[in-house]
Amino acid sequence: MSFSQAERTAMTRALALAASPGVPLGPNPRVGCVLLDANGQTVAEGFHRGAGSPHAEADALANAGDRARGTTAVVTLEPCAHTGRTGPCAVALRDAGVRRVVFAQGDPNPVAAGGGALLRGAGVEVEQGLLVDEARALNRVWTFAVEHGRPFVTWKFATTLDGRSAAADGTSRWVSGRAARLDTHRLRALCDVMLVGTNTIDVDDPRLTVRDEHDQPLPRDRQPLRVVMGVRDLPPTKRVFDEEAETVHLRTRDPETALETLFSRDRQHVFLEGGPTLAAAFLEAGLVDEIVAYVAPMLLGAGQHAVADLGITTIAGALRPVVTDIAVLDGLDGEEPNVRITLTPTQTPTQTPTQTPTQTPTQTPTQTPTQTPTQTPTRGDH
Ligand code: AOF
Ligand code: ZN
Repeated sequence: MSFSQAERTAMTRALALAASPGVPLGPNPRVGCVLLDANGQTVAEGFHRGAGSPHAEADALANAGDRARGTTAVVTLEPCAHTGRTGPCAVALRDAGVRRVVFAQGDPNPVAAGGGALLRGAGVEVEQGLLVDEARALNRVWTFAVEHGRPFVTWKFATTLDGRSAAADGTSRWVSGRAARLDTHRLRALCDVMLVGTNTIDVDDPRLTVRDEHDQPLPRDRQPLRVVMGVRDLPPTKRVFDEEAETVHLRTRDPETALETLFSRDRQHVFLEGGPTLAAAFLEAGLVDEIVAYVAPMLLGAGQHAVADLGITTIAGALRPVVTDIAVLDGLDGEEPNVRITLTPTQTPTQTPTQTPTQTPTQTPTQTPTQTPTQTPTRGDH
């Protein structure tokens, strides 16, 4: 692998273009492209603006016109070789007379991959891997979903100091402070699915929408899909069935089945918000990829646990997610601060080797310890 300084600079610029504000988070990856002349000067730039719009390379080629001939294309993702919503970028680059192509991340999508080989076959110089970690991090969730064939799952919960998410009478609304609730809406907006169990709908009647600081919902077309999981019927009067966002009731208790259905609907990032039974089911199935816990300085001594029984009876069997971030959220309106802890799970009691997710460079490299014999198998009552 050898790259010029101009190519490095161009790749950094292409990553910034890919991350342009306003580009939707999915279902397509964010991609940027810079065309350089023989002196390393920029001829044209482009980026992908979401599914259905021109790919980054096509955008840059359109901006370059005839000046594309003889250039080096610096792209954050391997140029595609497929005709999907638009035509194959590898063919467009070849036909435009591009001399050399430098890309960061190979395309993990089997449908679109192969552009590098196609270009090499056409006599174009191809190099890959420049700033690949940055490129994967830019599309962390998309990369995960395509590589694993299922959505990335973030489990979020709010808890008191003693691990309670609701008081004994079921009231849970104000466990975390306003700062933490605002932060939650910021994270919800990064996902394309809000997932809860039927019991949470019955008990809490949440809206499950993304709302601004005035508690107003974002426009319907920017709301994640609201998904309720579980077999019991729900009254249509529940707020989750209002017009603020689309809602789907998946009549299954099986996390894997639910994720399969959501992936087939082009969904890539599930925000799991409860309750404890559903969280336990996902943890037991090894299907939680990120944990976000808001800890409030409050004691209840009784009430609902943040997560249901995981069948762990001894300390050696504890799940030990790795901490990736800790933030103190200053209290608003005179409230006490809350602490947000972000973690990556590393093991589950029931995980089998085939279920072990491959680590991406953006995740903590700690790997799954072997299962201890004292752990009890899956509970069946979720
Ligand atoms: C590129 N350049 O800018 C993007 C690529 O839905 P389609 O037909 O647009 O295809 C989307 C797939 O194409 C996507 O999953 C990924 O593999 C690739 N995206 N490829 O060469 C781009 N956005
Ligand atoms: Zn393409």
